[in-house]
Amino acid sequence: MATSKLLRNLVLILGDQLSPEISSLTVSDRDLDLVCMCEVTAEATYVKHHKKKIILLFSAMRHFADELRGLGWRVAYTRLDDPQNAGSFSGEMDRAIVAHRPQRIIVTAPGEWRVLNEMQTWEERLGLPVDFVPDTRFICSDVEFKNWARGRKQFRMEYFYRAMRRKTQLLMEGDQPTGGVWNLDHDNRKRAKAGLFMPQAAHFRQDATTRDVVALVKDRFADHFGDAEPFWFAVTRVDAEAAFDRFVDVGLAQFGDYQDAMLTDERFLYHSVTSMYLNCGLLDPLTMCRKVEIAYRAGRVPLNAAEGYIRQVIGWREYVRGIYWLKMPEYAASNELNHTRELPDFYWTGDTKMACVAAAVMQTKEDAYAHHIQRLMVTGNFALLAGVSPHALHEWYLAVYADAYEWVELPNTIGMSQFADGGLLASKPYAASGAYINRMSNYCGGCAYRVKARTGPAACPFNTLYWHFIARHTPQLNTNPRMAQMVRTYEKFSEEEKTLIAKSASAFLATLKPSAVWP
Ligand code: FAD
Ligand code: DLZ
Ligand code: SF4
Repeated sequence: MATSKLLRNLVLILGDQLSPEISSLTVSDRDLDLVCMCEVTAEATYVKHHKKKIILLFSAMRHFADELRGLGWRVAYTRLDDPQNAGSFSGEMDRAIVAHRPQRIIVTAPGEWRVLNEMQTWEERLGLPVDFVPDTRFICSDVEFKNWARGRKQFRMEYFYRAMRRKTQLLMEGDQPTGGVWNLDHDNRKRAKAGLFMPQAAHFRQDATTRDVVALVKDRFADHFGDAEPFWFAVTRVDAEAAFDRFVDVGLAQFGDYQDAMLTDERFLYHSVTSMYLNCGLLDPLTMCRKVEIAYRAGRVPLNAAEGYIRQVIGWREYVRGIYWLKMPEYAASNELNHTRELPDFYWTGDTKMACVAAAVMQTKEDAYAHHIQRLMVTGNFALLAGVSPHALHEWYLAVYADAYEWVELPNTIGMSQFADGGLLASKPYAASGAYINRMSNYCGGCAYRVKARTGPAACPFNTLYWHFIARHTPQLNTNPRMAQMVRTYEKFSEEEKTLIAKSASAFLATLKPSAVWP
């Protein structure tokens, strides 16, 4: 690991910082500074990440190290199976300081609070300066978000999103939105029909580097959730860009219409399947959005598709990150609805008669991917209705998806999906009965439960639990203008019906077997 040339600084690049324009590199000098990258057990196991996520990161990190060497950087790279590997970022920094004697450490601010907390001890422990450079890959800086949030009792993504449209000038005509409206979400609720042409997510062949990593991960992380193979993700910038370009060519036009749809045997529908590349730095958000705008202006995709996509990236993605850094660390412990149930075992096994949940979990196990509505309205919705601990659910989402990093996953789970922050992030709980899933998918036709039934052993559990949820949380929901109508409806049920709902819900909940970790 020792370097022969005179060394000035050590530039630490993390597994989700695989961008050649990352700020730590732009402030450094390839003739004087040494890039340091390390595969460490601590990062793969602080939650037991899906095997495919670890393979993606290790292979993409190895390719990125080569890319940097090609650009003239010196790179010290520690592989997981290096006998000297210290197993954590802190341990690897200890070794690097001894080996290279740098003057300072430079790192782009990490995406997760946990890692920043660890790194903030380094100056004192290592006895040399540690410079945190802001992560400029995001459109909204932490300071800018704090300024936007100042004085607001409730945050609403819509207003933040408009500010980001103005800032980026994406789909803008002067200071007005293209087409005259900011948000075309109401055009994005078509149910998908089987038989539509479905573009598949781009699949890539494994090269020798990926094959090595697959073998390593199968050996070292055999007890982690998820299938290592078939491994089909892009692991280089070129391939990730090809995956995105293909989405723009064949999927984007229908993205708007079918964004909320779900179909058995169609895992990806018209989604981009690119969050795992974007979040580790292989893709750049603004570049992607500009490509989408170009496709719209060239008449290749309709406005509701382009606006819908851009809203997810410069709206939701930036908004949840802003909330994360504004509210951490206390945000992680939020539990407004006092939900304490342990995670049911079928979140790991898929072994449930609920066809929608089984489909989402099995796809997650195989691909480390499920699209937004599966996460929000199937697995998230079920946990909310059943009263699962938001923290237990958060650890599940963080472990099972290839795109999961706490800054994006936690606000989506705690805030958007579980309403555990009391409505800071979202204006109402995303709670829905089986009727919603039936409208947006074709799962119910093949399900053992009856989607039209509210009570009894054959009733769709989403129905029983939905009304049970409304009954349990009447005081909180009554004060929410978007939920009060449902409370009124419940209150009009006969006493007999209310008793049946309570009994059916208790009977169903009693069948749930808890399992905090993958068995
Ligand atoms: P598309 O549907 O093609 O959307 C385009 C892009 O928009 C995505 O690639 C993503 O970068 C961005 N995006 C869309 N919705 C969101 C959102 N709500 N928050 C942030 N970015 C968004 N996304 C993650 O990237 N990592 C996570 O760990 C994560 N955890 C989630 C947990 C829950 C409970 C929920 C409800 C959502 C979560 N999301 C997460 C958001 C969303 O589900 C994924 O970004 C999306 O499914 C990724 O698939 P895609 O690339 O095909 O997205
Ligand atoms: C997720 C992850 C994994 C599994 N492994 C590594 C690793 O070995 N080395 C590394 O630098 N980064 C890894 N990561 C990504 C980090 O967890 C991520 O950079 C931090 O959580 C900060 O967001
Ligand atoms: Fe899911 Fe209920 Fe439909 Fe079954 S009937 S697929 S449990 S919504």
